[in-house]
Amino acid sequence: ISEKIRNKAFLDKIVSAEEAASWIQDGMNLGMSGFTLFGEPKEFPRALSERGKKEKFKVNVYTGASLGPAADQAMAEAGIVNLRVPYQANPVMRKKINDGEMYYIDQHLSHMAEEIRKGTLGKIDYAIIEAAAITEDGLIIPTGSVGNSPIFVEKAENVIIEVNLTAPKAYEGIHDIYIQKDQGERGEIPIYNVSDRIGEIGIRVDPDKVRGVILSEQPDIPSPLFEPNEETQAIADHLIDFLNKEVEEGRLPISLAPLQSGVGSVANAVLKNMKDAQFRDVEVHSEVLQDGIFDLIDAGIVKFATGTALSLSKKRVDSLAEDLEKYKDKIMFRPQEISNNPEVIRRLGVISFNTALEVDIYGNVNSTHVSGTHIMNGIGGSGDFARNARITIFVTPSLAKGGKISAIVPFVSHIDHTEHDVDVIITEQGYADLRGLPPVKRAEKIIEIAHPTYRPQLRAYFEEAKAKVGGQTPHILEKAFSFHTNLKEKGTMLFEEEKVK
Ligand code: 0RQ
Repeated sequence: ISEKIRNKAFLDKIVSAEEAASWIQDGMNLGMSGFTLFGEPKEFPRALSERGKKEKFKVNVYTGASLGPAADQAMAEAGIVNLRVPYQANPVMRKKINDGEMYYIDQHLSHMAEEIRKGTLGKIDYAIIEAAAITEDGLIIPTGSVGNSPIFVEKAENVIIEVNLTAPKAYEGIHDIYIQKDQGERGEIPIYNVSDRIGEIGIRVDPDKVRGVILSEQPDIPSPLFEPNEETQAIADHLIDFLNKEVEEGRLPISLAPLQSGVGSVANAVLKNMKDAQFRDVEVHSEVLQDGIFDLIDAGIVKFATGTALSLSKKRVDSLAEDLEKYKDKIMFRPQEISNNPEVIRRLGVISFNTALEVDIYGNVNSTHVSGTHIMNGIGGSGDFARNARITIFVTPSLAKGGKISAIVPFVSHIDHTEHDVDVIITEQGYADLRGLPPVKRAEKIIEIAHPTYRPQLRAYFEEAKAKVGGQTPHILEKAFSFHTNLKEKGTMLFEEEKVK
């Protein structure tokens, strides 16, 4: 313990998770570490959820991004969450939100720290932060994510530190903690190259604010490993083809431009594919670093990678300690306000690719709401990157739910990324490069990458809209959601043939 907590003032504050949980009162705002299941406190939310089964209270839970089963799920099951911000991805919590049993604000991840700074989400009563260590001079060394922890610690009235005794020692030194000043006193964020280090290795905390230190031995939580299938492989192939063309035509060098990749099955397939591609000395400026990035470092393709969090499968979680040791000069984690900052993304000229639920014929993208009403996960960092990237790519299989849903529709039922933000859309059918094209020409390209079963009805809609309504972006408003209403009424977006004609 004395190796992990190297400052005596903190050693004297060790309490049980139950005791720390007992300090929380109804209506409080909690700022928790944690992002894509990495770096979240584990003992504290467990103890708080246990307490919630016996006592009636509700709290507002603010984080970096999604927490795992022991946190988001346990708290949702215990019914102790009033409001959750800015991202979640847990099926139990998702259901509670969609059933109206708790509130959720789906917020751009780079905006959260500024909202805390401005006070629009209220004051932070407690920050609860997982730590790999507390240094001699009282710095909190985060674990596998930074997220919003620095701003939570800065603004919180009280801080609880959950020191994870199993956290690898090599976490110390891979974080770059930089906190922006208030608006008006703020200069540029001095990141000019992906690997520039601009901050400290840990989070500075006023020891007087630290009310308790909890000890934990809970390992990091693995994410599912997505093995490529035929569909994700085809999407990955098209993405590589697109990037190859950019290199051939002289718009990108062989080292490309700093890459941001989304999370999930397609992103993983793309990363796998890059191993055999021609690119070299690639840098990654992303939000989440998943397994594939480490494989690309091993293959000598990626030379440096930054993000705000890890998201690893079981295999990589098991070898985390050696991996961190091995890659410590090649990876760095920053607060999400910095990793996802529009200024930095624009300056570095990031190529971003993220996943859509549905896209429309003009290039608007819905990443969050099923049929326009029910939240899936949230916008996460996709908007931070999409609006500001040098090339903004969205990927999606052309069909969902066994073909009952077309991912390409006349008009998306919810817009996360507008047509103005989207450069390239990729399905397993091919890629649509929308750059330099007006809406009506974009529609031609996008319909081509829809699944063949849905192309006729998309084309019929587009032709009718052009002929009967026209305009810059032709739509027949009363039919714009006809795919969605057909799905609701008949269980499929596919019309009968007469209707298409
Ligand atoms: O549901 O598993 O029940 O069948 O949505 O879809 O195809 O497995 O794809 O896991 O990559 O998730 C957009 C949700 C995609 C995710 C989304 C159903 C489909 C399936 C999942 P089932 P897939 P993925 C951070 C970047 C927003 C945040 C973001 C996401 C389930 O990528 O949350 O981009 N993104 N963060 O069947 C109804 C449709 C559907 C549909 C798919 N049109 N209607 N259901 N599904 N399309 C990284 C950064 O670094 C910024």
